[in-house]
Amino acid sequence: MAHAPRGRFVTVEGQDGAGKTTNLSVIRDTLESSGIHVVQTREPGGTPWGEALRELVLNRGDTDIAPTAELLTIFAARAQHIHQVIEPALSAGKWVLCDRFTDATYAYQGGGRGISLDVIALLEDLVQGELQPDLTLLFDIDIDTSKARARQRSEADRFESEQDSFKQAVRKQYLQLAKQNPQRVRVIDASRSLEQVVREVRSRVNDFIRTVARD
Ligand code: T5A
Repeated sequence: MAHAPRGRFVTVEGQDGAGKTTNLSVIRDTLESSGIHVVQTREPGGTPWGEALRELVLNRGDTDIAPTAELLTIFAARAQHIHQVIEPALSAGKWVLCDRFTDATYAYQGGGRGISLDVIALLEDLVQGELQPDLTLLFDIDIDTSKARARQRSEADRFESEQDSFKQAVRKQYLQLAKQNPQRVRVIDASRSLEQVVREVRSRVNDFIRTVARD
């Protein structure tokens, strides 16, 4: 029996409150309208074990967590996520839509916490091997708008409670990643109205579907 072609790996990135969650359903609907079977997931988390680690990483504001401990916890959750969810889905021909992946580690733990990007690259290589997203939508937004939007939702987590300098460094590192990976990363100006952002998201995803169909 012929194997299904390998699925594609789509990730969504951006600062807190940039509008990722709002647009995940738009991306999913656009893919499914083209008959693509989508597995939607998130990081940190995506597995029962990873979700337990997510809770530790996001919500222990009372503990002084060492940046390296934070980094290793995120990669531990990622290793399990790849093993249990991402690789099996891609191998079965399904597309994986993931709310954040390793670009977030470069942005938050690298840019924000100041951990060496070379150290992150070593862990990336160990945990992911060749696995990289095929398409990343990066929702870019200025810090004030991001904070205002994040305030509309639940209580701030450990990252949302950080200083503006941390948030600026996260944004800068994300934009740097986009510059270094122009084939994969599409930057979306998320400060515009939701209607405009949604229109661009649909168009970017449809472009990608057409590119894959041509391969
Ligand atoms: N993290 C994660 C790391 O440090 N390292 C890592 O390696 C990884 C994987 C995860 C946290 O973990 C950190 C980074 C994060 O801080 P998360 O669940 O991804 O947390 O958290 P958030 O980014 O905070 O995700 P949210 O779902 O909370 O924010 P979103 O998805 O960016 O924003 P969203 O869609 O909820 O929108 C926020 C508000 O704005 C409105 C929405 O209606 C909502 O009220 N909105 C708009 N309003 C006007 N115009 C628009 N264009 C709008 N778009 C959205």
